[in-house]
Amino acid sequence: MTAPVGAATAGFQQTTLDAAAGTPFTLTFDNQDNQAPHNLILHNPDGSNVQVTGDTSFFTGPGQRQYQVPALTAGTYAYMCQVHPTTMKGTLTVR
Ligand SMILES: [Cu+2]
Repeated sequence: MTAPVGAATAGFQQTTLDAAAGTPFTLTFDNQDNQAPHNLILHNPDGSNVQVTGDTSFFTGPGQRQYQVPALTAGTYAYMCQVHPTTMKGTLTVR
């Protein structure tokens, strides 16, 4: 998952992601934007936050963070940057 320079208006580089159900995985957040802070939050289908391991606070790039995501059940999970929720968002499909 990449936030390019200008992501505050342009959004994440990827607006869709796929993952396999029932398998924990590592999500790398590559924040390349030195102009604004960003983060990456995953929402369960019910709207609650997916509890990942890793620092999900905002930070200004360039820099990378890794998140350990627990095994998820099949479904559609929204992801977003909490600083720019209207422009930086996408959908993780777990199947
Ligand atoms: Cu952002």
